[in-house]
Amino acid sequence: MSSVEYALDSGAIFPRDAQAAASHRRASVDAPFLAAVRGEKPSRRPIWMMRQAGRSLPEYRAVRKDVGMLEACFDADLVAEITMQPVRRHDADAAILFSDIVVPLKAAGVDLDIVPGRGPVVSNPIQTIDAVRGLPIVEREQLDPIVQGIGGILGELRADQVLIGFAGAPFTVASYLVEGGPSKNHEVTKSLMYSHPDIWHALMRQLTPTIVRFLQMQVEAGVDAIQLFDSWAGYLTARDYRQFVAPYTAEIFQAIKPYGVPMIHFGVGTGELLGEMAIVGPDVVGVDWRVPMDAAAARVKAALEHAHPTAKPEVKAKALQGNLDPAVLFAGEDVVTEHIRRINAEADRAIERGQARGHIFNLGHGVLPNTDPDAITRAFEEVHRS
Ligand code: 1CP
Repeated sequence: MSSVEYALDSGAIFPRDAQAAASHRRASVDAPFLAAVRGEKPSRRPIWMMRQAGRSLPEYRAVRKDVGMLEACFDADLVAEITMQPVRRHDADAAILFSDIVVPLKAAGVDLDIVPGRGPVVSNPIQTIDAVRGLPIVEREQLDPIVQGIGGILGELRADQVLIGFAGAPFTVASYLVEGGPSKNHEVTKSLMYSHPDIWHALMRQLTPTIVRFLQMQVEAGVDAIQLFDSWAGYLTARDYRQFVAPYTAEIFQAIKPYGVPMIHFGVGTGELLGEMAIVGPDVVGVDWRVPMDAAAARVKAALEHAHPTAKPEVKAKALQGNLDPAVLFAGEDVVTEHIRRINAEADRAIERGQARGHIFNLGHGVLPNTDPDAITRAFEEVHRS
């Protein structure tokens, strides 16, 4: 199925003037990250790490000492400071906006909190059609502190560094709303999806405009790229993904595409879904650590060939992002170096074969909280050397 067939009516949420918004973006961004996305040779291999901001950094723990997670997400100065901390420390090629996937819901008025050591917790889980209909859709003004935070970050980034904005994809966001908090098996979410598909599709339709607006607001404020996290999509079969998730994710990518910023799509344990996740419309596919980069590239390429048989060759390969196991950062410098070299060789092989356009180095999921920050810095240095 092609991404065009997935297209839904996004009239109400389509960018009012994507061209005008694009003209406000930084003019002179000349970044290895962007070269890798375009399929050009970057001046060095770009690297950033998911959850590079956060508890691995003593400077993060210091500024968060007396401030709640959500409070920090709505404080423009803290958003800018925490976003920049890992960029300064590790010389990252990309900053990722310090925020959370539940921030647009909180902004819209949903009663939720991010509980230390646990994650997002929702006071009234959404399990009925009335609850779905009662879910507010975010208004742009409710996101003003984040716009201001983005301005602060752009003032500090070098021209060769990019700022990545992000949102959670509808399935992953829905999982917190339906379960009421983090879940190991996502059984409440999946049973709602299977037993009440009407409620499920209504929930997806209700969440999509809020996610689109959260991303539009970030792009209009100047982020250079976006990442859509469908962290828990790996709990679904490809068949379920096509039926219950892909149409909404495709609509989100379609709504952001006119802005012309690179779009990344990532989920954990998505080896079986890489093809599906590529054809819903991103420019870059994130790969978790379970699949070698060259195998991931072959899966993505095969799915694109199937979906767009007559398209130009460059349409049929995506840039790939990934995929060091975050646990490897605990195993000592020599092991880390060995894994980085293997991953780079796999990615380069895929690029040579025309199965990937470029490689952005990342972890296969987020930095674990107890990771030694010096081990992280050494990994950045090793990737830049290779
Ligand atoms: O007290 C703390 O320090 C809170 C820990 C924390 C942090 C630092 C949470 C709670 N969120 C964040 C920031 C965050 N969340 C970022 C920022 C920037 C960076 O990457 O450096 C991003 C991109 C997110 C996105 C996010 N939040 C995702 C998708 C990415 C992923 O990790 O898969 C998900 C699933 C969440 C939910 C969430 N928020 C926080 C936690 C602990 C969780 C996961 C809980 C669970 O296991 O379900």
